[in-house]
This record gives sequence, C-alpha cells and structure tokens, in this order.
Amino acid sequence: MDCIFCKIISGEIPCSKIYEDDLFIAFLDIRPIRKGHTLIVPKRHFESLFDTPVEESAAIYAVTAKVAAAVREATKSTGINIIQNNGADAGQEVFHSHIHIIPRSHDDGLKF
Ligand code: DGP
Repeated sequence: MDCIFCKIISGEIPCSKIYEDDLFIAFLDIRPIRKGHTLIVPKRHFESLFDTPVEESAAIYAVTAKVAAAVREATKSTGINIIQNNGADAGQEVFHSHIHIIPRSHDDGLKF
C-alpha cells in the first residue's frame, strides 16, 4: 500500500517523532500551520474516523490529550486546536486516519 504515514511508521521515511507507544505515533507536521503542529497517527492503517474501531478512537483521544499537554508546554501556547479531517471534502489529504494538534496563541492571526 502506498501510504506516506505507513512509511513513516515503518521507518522507511523519517519524521520528527515526539511520542510513540504500541498503538500510536506522534510527529511534527511537515507543513505546520503553527510551530509545534503535531499529528497523532494510529500505527494500524485506517482511512478515516469511519473505519477506525471505536476502541482505537477512544484510545487515540487519551493519547491526544497527553501529547497536547506536552505540546502546549513546549510551545508555551495559550490554546490548542484538536482537528481531524475526514474525507476529501473535509480537507483530508492523507488517507491514513490522524489527528492534528495545533498550538495557538492570542492574536496568532489564524481564523478557525
Ligand atoms: P490532512 O489534510 O488532515 O490529511 O493532513 C495531512 C497532513 O500531513 C498535512 O498537514 C501535511 C502532513 N504531511 C503530509 N506528508 C507528510 C510527511 O511526509 N511527513 C510529515 N511529517 N507530515 C506530512
């Protein structure tokens, strides 16, 4: 399967990894909206939220909360957006399910 995130998970393609456990990996987004923009990715390949087992979705949220706290601390952010794009019409570009952690600050100019 030609999946860029599967290649990152297998180590075929490098990434700036900031967290890993048996089920998930977190690494910096290659096109960050803000410094510290991080992706949480299940190691098993699911296309989107809709084919991810509910237990894995629950587990990824717990990991996201933990990693988001670390990202907030590391970036000295005063806010964090948690975003998941599901489907091309929702802006999904990589069809391996993932969650974005986007650090925010007052007057950072972002509008979402
Ligand atoms: P989405 O639009 O939700 O599918 O977001 C996909 C994100 O993945 C996008 O913000 C850029 C990021 N991305 C794409 N290719 C790579 C890559 O090779 N390495 C890393 N670190 N991030 C990537």
